[in-house]
Amino acid sequence: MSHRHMICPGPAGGTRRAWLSALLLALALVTLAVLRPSGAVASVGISLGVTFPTSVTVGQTDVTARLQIRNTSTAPNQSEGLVLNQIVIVPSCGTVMSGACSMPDPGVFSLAPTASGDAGTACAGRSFTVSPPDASQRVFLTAQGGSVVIPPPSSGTNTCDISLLVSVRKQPTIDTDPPTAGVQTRLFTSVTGTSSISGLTVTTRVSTYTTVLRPTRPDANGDGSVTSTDALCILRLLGGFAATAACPNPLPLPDVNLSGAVDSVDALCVLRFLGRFARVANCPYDPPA
Ligand SMILES: [Ca+2]
Ligand SMILES: [Ca+2]
Repeated sequence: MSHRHMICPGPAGGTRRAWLSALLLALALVTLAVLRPSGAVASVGISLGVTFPTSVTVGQTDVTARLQIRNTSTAPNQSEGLVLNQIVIVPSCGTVMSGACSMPDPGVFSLAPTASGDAGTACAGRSFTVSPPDASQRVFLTAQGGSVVIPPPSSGTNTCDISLLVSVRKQPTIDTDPPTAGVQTRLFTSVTGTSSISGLTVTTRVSTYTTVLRPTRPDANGDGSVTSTDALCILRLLGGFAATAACPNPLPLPDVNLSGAVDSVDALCVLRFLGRFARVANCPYDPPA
């Protein structure tokens, strides 16, 4: 599986460095903000890379998104740890403006409630609570058991990598990349850190583009095959019956015809795919040839 990988540095410094930052901003669709007391000469930096598949399919569950957050501080701040004080994700964003997601596209992705720090990084063994989306569709990751401090570059472990699990619920309403074939959305991520000694705060943001494909088969329970169990699972869901091993709740793809609602047509659609009916209205699947 291929991935798009973006590393976006966010240092603070003099005029030349600011120009370089502006260039990187244009290249990598990144904005950064550096807040510092006037007159301070400092180079506190943070960078963010986000790895996520360039293409996913509606109904996929537990797709890994990986955030790679680095303390990139340089002299005279090269020995300072960076306290991670905010990690924000808008899981599916249609438009980014002025460094924020100005038009979220809710419901495309859902995130598992807990994310975990990756082995071999400063966040190894750490867990992060993933909040439900707020009114602006922002999801906040909060470290359990106290703040994370990313050690300085000189320590050799100046990276905090965090993995979170993403489920693909529906196709985007907004195609965020019209020139590219298919329908794209973007994972919009923002991280903020404060240097442990000088107290300077840095922020960097990344947009990661992903094509969201329609499913090719009505595999409602996501077990990899289409059988009458998929129809049964939809009927169980509609009847309010308890989940079973074969019919988990939530079902990965209950709305198999992507109409926007789960109803009995979805169960009929599965049976159409299995060749039990000559035709079902509003069902995009024919039996495999
Ligand atoms: Ca497109
Ligand atoms: Ca199935």
